[in-house]
Amino acid sequence: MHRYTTPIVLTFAWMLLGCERENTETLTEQAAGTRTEVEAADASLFLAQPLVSHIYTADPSAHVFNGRIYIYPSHDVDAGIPRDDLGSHFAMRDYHVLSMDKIGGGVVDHGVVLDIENVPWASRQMWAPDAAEKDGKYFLYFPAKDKQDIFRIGVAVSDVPNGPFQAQNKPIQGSFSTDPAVFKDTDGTYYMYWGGLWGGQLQRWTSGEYKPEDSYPANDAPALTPKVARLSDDMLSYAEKPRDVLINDENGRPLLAGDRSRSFFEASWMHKYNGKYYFSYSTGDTHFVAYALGDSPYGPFTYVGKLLEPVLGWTTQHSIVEIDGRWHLFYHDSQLSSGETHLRNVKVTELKYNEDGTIQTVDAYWESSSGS
Ligand code: FUB
Repeated sequence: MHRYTTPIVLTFAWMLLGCERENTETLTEQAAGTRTEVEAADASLFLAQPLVSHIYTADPSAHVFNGRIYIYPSHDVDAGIPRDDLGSHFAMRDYHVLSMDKIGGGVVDHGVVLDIENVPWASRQMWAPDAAEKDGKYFLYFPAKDKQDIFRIGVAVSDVPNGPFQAQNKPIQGSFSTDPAVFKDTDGTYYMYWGGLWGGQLQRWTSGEYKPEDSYPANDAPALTPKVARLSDDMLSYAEKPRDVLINDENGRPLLAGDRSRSFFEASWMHKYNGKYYFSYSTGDTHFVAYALGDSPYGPFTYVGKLLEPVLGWTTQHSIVEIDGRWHLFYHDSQLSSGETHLRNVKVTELKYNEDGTIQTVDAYWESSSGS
C-alpha cells in the first residue's frame, strides 16, 4: 500500500457508514470575510466539524497569543502529483494563518502569510509548521525541501502573530527532516522537537549526515527517535547539538521499531500539565496519536497510551493547548474531501484528563469520546 493513502479498514468503515446516507450536506463556513459552500460527506458522522472549508488545511499548531487563538496549519492543495511512498503529493506551496477569539467563534483566515516564492532556499513541499512568540516577535517554523531535495527546517519572522512572515535566507543551521514543534517551558526556555519518517527523511540521517538511501532499524532494534534542541536567544538557531528523544516502554526499555502501534513516526508536540512533560506524536502507518510522559523536556519519556484514534485519511496530526482553563486538541481529518488523504481539514475538540494525569482517548467519529 502506498504511504498516505486511506487505510483499507477505514475506507471500508466509511463506505458502510456512508452507504446508509447517500446524500451529502452543504457546509457553510465563514472565511476571509466571505462565505463559500463546499460539498462534504455526511457531517453527522464526525465528532467535530472543519474549522474552515474554503481551503484545505492540515497539521494544526495552535497557540494563544494576546488572548486570541491562532492556528498555524499546512495549506493542502491538489497539485496533480501522483501518490507515492515519499508523500510527493503533499505538494504545499504556502501557509495561511487562521484565528478566532474563542472556541466555537468565527474563524478568520488571514490569507497567505508565507509563500515558497519568498523562501530563498526552498524548492517544494511546505509541510507541518509551528509558531512561537518571544519578546513581541513571532516566529514561524516550517519544513520544506531545499534545492537538493533534502528537508530542512526554516524560520520566518513577523511583528504580529497573523503575519506576513519574512523568511530567513537560509534554513536553520544543522536542521533536517520535518514537523517542527516549538515548546516554551515555564522557565522561559524554548525547545524545538522534530522529525518524520518515510517522506520526512529522518531515516536518511542515522549516520549523522544525509544519505540518499533509507536506513531503518530491524524490527527488534530500538525505533528511530524524534529530535530535540534548545533554541538560541534570538530563536533563529539551535543552541545545542540535537539530542534523541527517548521513548521507553513500561519496563524502561526503548520502544522497538517493530512496535508500530506505539513507536514514533512524525508529528511531535510537547505540552506541560501538572508539572509533567507530555510528548505526543503520530505512529504513522498505525494511525494513532500517542503520548509519553517525562520529568524533563529532554525526556526520557515513558509511553502511556493513545490520545487520538485513527481519523479519516492516512495522516494524523495535532496540537494541544490550554484555552481559558480548558485543554483542547486540534487535529485534522479528510472529511471535506471524503477521504482524499492529502486534502485535509483542521478541527478542534476538548481534551480531558483523568485524575491520575492520563488523557482520555478521543474518538473522532460520532460523539463517542471515551476514557482509556
Ligand atoms: O502535511 C504533510 C505531512 O503529513 C506532515 O508534515 C506530517 O505530519 C503529515 O501530516
